[in-house]
Amino acid sequence: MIEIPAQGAAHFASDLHLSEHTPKTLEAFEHWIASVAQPQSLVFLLGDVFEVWCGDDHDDEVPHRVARATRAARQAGARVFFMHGNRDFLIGERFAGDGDFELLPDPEFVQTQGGIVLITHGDQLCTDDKAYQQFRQLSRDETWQADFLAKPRSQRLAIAQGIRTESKTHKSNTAMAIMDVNAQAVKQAYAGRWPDGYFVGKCHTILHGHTHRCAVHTAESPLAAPKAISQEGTIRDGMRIVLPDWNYDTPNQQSAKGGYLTLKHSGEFQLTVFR
Ligand code: LP5
Ligand code: MN
Repeated sequence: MIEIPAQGAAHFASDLHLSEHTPKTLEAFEHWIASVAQPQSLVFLLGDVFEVWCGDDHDDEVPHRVARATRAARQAGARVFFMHGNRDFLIGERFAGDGDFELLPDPEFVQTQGGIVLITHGDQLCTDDKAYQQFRQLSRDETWQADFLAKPRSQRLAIAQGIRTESKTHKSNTAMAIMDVNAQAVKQAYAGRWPDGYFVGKCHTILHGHTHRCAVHTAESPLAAPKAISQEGTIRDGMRIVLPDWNYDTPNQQSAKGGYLTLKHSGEFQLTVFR
């Protein structure tokens, strides 16, 4: 359980999908993290910061710049946390050392005066997406990962490309509702029961990314349509906040270019959406 300092705040972002093809999004990220990094700040990156991650033995500009930005945030006095997403679950201790950030398990819990917030990338709550859950189980297997990481980097990049192509096909053939969180899985998560069957601990509020359906859902309107607008309030029982994805390079009118959640020790939050 991570506690937000009384005088500080936690800032959460996810789903930046950074790659060599997203220079503007990378720049926006660098500005954003520098703007929130200060003593008593906690910065949480909740997965899919990178478009794809094939092992820490990279020599690419984008990860170097991200590591420089997180390291600078640390030097400014913030603590930086990283949770794996479904694209960058192979980030390991070596890159964490480069960026001077702490790797988190999924889920993790954040304590505020307004209650306990469960933070997760979000993919595990999408239990209706059976094909994805099967892929997830396989790709999180230690032996599979060791085999993959033992291959030459060029071969790993080609495999990842193949999986991305499969994923795009899968997504275009699958209903949005199936790729969203499952209502029952969310209900059980509040009660402490995680989709893998383990008891992880109860929570009042859930915060996640992954679905790109930015919204503040409440117990009264758990299935409200996604609303990518800035909002503020105080967290409460049965609230589920969904972070926006970031895209400054090929933005479209309908969705936000990015955004983040700020959460204070008191439980007050501000969801800021960039247009
Ligand atoms: O990411 P996104 O938004 O497109 O879709 C996700 C789900 N897809 C994925 C896959 C990722 O996009 C790519 C991951 C690359 C990892 C690189 C390292 C690889 C290591 C491998 C072993 C250690 O997460 C998608 C969901 C969607 O979110 C919404 O929730 O629906 O799930 C799928 O697409 C499920 C598919 O069935 C996955 C297909 C995998 C196919 C694997 C065999 C292909 C091998 C080809 C080899 C050349
Ligand atoms: Mn994701």
